[in-house]
Amino acid sequence: MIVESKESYDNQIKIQKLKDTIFAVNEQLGKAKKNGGIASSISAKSIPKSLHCLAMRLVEERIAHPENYTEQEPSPAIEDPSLYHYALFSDNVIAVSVVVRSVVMNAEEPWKHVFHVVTDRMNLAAMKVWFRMRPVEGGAHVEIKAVEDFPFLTSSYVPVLKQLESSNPKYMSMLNHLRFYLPELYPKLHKVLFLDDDVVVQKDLTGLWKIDLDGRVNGAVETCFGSFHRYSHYLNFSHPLIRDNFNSKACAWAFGMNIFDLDAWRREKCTDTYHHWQNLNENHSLWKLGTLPPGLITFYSKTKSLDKSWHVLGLGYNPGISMDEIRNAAVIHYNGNMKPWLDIAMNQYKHLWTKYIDGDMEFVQMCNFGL
Ligand SMILES: [Mn+2]
Repeated sequence: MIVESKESYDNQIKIQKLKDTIFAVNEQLGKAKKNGGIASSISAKSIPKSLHCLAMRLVEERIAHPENYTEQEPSPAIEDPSLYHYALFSDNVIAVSVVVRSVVMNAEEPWKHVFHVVTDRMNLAAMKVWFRMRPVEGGAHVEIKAVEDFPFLTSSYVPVLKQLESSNPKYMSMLNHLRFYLPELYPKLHKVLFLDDDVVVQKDLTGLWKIDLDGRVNGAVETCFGSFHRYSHYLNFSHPLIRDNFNSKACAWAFGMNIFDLDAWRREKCTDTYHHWQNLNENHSLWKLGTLPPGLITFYSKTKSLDKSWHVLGLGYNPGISMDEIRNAAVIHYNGNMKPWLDIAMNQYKHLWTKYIDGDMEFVQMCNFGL
């Protein structure tokens, strides 16, 4: 009996030691996870040297040869509602170039496609020089503007601009919220395809303009499965204003590739809805950050679900997307931190983006885009 109880005592000591080890390893894991998260968000937010280099070279080129960069008369195509119009809001020259090239290279009739690029004041010159040096092929049209070129965007009209005056501009940007002003940015147009700058287009997209939206405003791909990506995930349902106006189980959809019916938008006064809720959220009590929550609110019951093959998401965070699904997609979206232009990009998806980089452009070669 003494021998037995001695053994059991030893076992208990071993168990206690094991428990201590597990606890210590778990602590380490927690710390490592936290550090990993911080590192990945730092690499995601910092501007890589090559992007910076490209913008600098482009501006330098403009200063060296101002005679080559005089203002040009805009083409009438810019306002022709019978053409296919894209809205692309970005401060990233190479990303915009990849989106535009990928659309044009896969378009059956590229001359019918019109790109409306809006950037910030700091990147306007670089963006303009790029498209003057590398005009798009196939007769497609590009218009480049800065946010400041739209005088209706004032802090008395736009809640986000007002909120920016009092809060941290790091977490909110006018460029991100421009998507809520499409009918006013393009008053002559009836339909616009909104594209993020972290997408690649792999097919002719003209079918999107022909889809019957049944009077809805927004055509988008839904992202919910099981209990995930429902409205409850994005909005604070413990707040009565949210609880009383929305169904927590409603399926969320994705921003990044949206076909908008601007006439329906004007008729339904969606911009007013957006203003109303963005004002209510001044203290961040209805949702925390970003444009998707106010988007889900603004286009609640005004969104038509599109076939999933139009827009495949997750290439910036999900290593397990099926390659068949990606191959079959009209648009792939690198949403997440691992953008294809960063060092932390996922190797298995990177070539789908780099294949649309304009490798013949001298500055792309000089700036080491790692092609
Ligand atoms: Mn995106």
